[in-house]
Amino acid sequence: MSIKTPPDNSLISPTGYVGFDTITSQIEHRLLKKGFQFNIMVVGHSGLGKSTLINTLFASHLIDSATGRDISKDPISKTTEIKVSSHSLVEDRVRLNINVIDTPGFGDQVNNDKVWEPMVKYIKEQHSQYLRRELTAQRERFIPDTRVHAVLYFIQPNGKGLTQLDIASLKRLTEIANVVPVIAKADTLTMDERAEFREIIQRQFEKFDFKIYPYQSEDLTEEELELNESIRSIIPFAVVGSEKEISVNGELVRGRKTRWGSIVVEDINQCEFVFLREFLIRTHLQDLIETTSLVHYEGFRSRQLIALKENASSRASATHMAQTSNTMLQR
Ligand SMILES: Nc1nc2c(ncn2[C@@H]2O[C@H](COP(=O)(O)OP(=O)(O)OP(=O)(O)O)[C@@H](O)[C@H]2O)c(=O)[nH]1
Ligand SMILES: [Mg+2]
Repeated sequence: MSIKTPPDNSLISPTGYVGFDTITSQIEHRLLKKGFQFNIMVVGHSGLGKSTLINTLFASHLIDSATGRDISKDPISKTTEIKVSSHSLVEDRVRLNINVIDTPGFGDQVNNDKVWEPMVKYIKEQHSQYLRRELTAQRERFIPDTRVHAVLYFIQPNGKGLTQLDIASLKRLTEIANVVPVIAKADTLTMDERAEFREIIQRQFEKFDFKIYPYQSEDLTEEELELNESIRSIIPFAVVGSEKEISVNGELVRGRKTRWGSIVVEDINQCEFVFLREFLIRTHLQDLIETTSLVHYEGFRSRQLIALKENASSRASATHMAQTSNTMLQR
């Protein structure tokens, strides 16, 4: 007797309502309950506005959530060590937990080689912590995720290009995390200078073969491919950050007042801050999280497990050899 199986792609519509179309709302409900975790790190030369931009990006944390203190009136201080701060933002029914990893700028240390080392070490440590928790016999249902999902890399608006420190750092960081480069303090460049500078940087990325996020992928839809293509064309985003609100035509807006006039951070004709925020938060947040897990962490995980296996088998063969030579000696 032969059993007939339907072809793989045959679609069956139930004759009555079964109700599995609610699975999307069931997933949504579960995700909303759990909330989302997003970890973002800022890296680059010192004094480029790294700390400022983070405060600008998540507008709400002008109030320091750890101490409840309003930091908007304080001058921003120099970052001297890796500092992680956690924030919980709520919008509509969605809770977003953010870890901001602020890092000290390059150029302040006595020894400037290997400035990238503490950041690379931090990123790898989070991967290794996650792996350890995943490998325990009774692993937790939800392993707290401290893996870095995005590295905002700040480039000096020097009009010339990447520095040696940038090149060395980007090489290492792009191998282990999603790197999103930005041209810092874009208000110090004219529009033409920005366009020219962007081209120089894009050419350098190509020359050094840096894998800049978003990556090419085969499972993207036509629409997603187009969006990524347009994003790639404006990377690095030319941004301006500000912790203060200024008054423009009687309206309070986030911006910087200069001797020549004012820069409104959220005006798309003046800088690309809005595009960066759209990209990081509104279109690619989930993809940044997934890519970290499926590409960067997965790579780390398989390298570690292979090394572990090789170690174990070389230890086993060493023991075996020792045992054999012992037996031979005893004969
Ligand atoms: N012109 C201009 N100045 C900025 C911008 N963003 C920040 N600044 C100023 O630059 C100075 C340094 O800003 P920070 O945010 O402390 O820079 P940082 O990169 O965190 O500095 P370190 O922690 O020392 O590496 C402050 O005086 C900021 O007000 C910007 O987009 N344009
Ligand atoms: Mg700082």
